Amino acid sequence: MSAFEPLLQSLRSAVGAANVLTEGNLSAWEQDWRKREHGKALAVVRPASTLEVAEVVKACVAAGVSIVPQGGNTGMVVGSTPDTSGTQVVLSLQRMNQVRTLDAANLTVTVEAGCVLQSLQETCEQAGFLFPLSMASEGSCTIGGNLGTNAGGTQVVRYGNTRELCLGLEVVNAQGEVWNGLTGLRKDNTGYDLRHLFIGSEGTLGVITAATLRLYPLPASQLTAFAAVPSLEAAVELLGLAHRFLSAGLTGFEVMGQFALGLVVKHFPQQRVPFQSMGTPYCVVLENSDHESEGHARAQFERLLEAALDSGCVLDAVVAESMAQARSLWHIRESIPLAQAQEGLNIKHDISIAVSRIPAFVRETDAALEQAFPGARLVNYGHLGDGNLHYNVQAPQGFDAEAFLKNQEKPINALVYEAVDRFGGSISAEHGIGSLKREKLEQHKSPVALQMMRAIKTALDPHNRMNPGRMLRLSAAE
Ligand code: FAD
Ligand code: 2HG
Ligand code: ZN
Repeated sequence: MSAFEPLLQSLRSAVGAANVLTEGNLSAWEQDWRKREHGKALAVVRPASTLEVAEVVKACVAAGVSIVPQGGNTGMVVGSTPDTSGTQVVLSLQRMNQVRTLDAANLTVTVEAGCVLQSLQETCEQAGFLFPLSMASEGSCTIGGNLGTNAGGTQVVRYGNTRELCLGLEVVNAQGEVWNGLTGLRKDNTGYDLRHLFIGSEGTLGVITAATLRLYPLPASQLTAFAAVPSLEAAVELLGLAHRFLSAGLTGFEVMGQFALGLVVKHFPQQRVPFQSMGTPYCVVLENSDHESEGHARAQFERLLEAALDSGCVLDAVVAESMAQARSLWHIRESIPLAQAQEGLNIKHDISIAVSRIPAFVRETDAALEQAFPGARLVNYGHLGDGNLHYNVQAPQGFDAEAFLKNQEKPINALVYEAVDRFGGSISAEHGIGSLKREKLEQHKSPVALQMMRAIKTALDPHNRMNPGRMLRLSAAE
């Protein structure tokens, strides 16, 4: 009998034998989305309620076994999969997927952590409300994962990150106790705001089991435009005009480099990407959400685009004529990470820099990369409205991507992150740290900040059972 058999028995009695997976192909839980690492779980445990989560945590802690909380396993930084030891329990929240209540007057919805983002969006829309968090992974990522990573996405320019959308949490802490903080209050100054500790903690402090989230009225109309711009400077100028002309109506502003769009054309040839023959270095997709009418939204967009064409920051633009056309324009943008994955393993930099400094950062860093790594292909795109770029690097054409990654990832990261520091930016804007960027966190965060983070971690999880080895190194030996 394995030393873990008593724990497995406790887990089976907590959640039912069918929900403790130890055999067969567990790759869906053991391998990360980017296929960077394939771990080995002691078991994948699938509780159906907060009390079951609490029992699982208590049993694991008593047995000295660590827990890896997992939602949709779409994370980008290898944070939701087990290590290769075969001794960690993956705690999957997928069965906890219910919308508990929707409070129309309070403009809030309370939902379980395993609810898939798209399914929450649809439930809210059917009730006449907008839950604005949106990203290409929304068909599989979960609210718990969104909160665990403080995910961003494509509507942050108007509605903020997941943190801004969350009013309350329910959490099972590292002792297996339930903290019910599902207040739905917009004002509550009763001491430290624990909610903000758990948001963005990547499963290292406890398990989020439910959340109370903000809702917004559905806009009367949402219009999407796709514009060709002559430079990143021009894209930033267009952003300024969009803020001025659309004000709070500006709900999306994404930039896409020509090579990134070329990957979509190559891997998804059925998609029609506007302005490909123009050869402009960048395109922008922008969205205007209007609470009056489609006519009003269109008139605003026309005024904006007229000003932008006059100033030369836009060379050409199309405005979607229908919802279907709008969706297909957004689909182009959302297909870039998938096209990049089809092209092969790649090096990702999810960085943020003040919008005003982005053109200079890209100009200097593009040149430095081209000089140091000739032929490396830059897949530059992202949430320009938030100052967040996915400044990714693909192996030179014809190179073995795995070998390129092995030999060049470190020096490429060093070059890019040195520039990010110089420009006062962040090495992780929205994806988090996971295990991929743990060393980088140490190099780019101040010793004082790291010491306070470690103090929080050891106070809340003194035995380091919650997602150990992710985000934060507790000692030099770890
Ligand atoms: P997982 O990958 O399962 O987990 C992510 C982290 O959260 C892990 O550390 C895990 O331990 C922790 N966690 C999960 N559930 C819980 C819980 N209940 N309690 C505590 N901790 C938990 N991200 C963006 O920010 N913006 C984007 O635009 C975006 N686009 C994407 C597009 C694609 C195609 C893909 C594949 C990913 C994209 N992502 C994006 C990354 C990813 O989808 C987000 O990070 C998402 O929030 C992860 O949710 P998940 O449920 O898959 O979490
Ligand atoms: C996006 O914005 C995601 O599409 C994924 O954050 C970014 O793949 C990436 O680098
Ligand atoms: Zn992104």
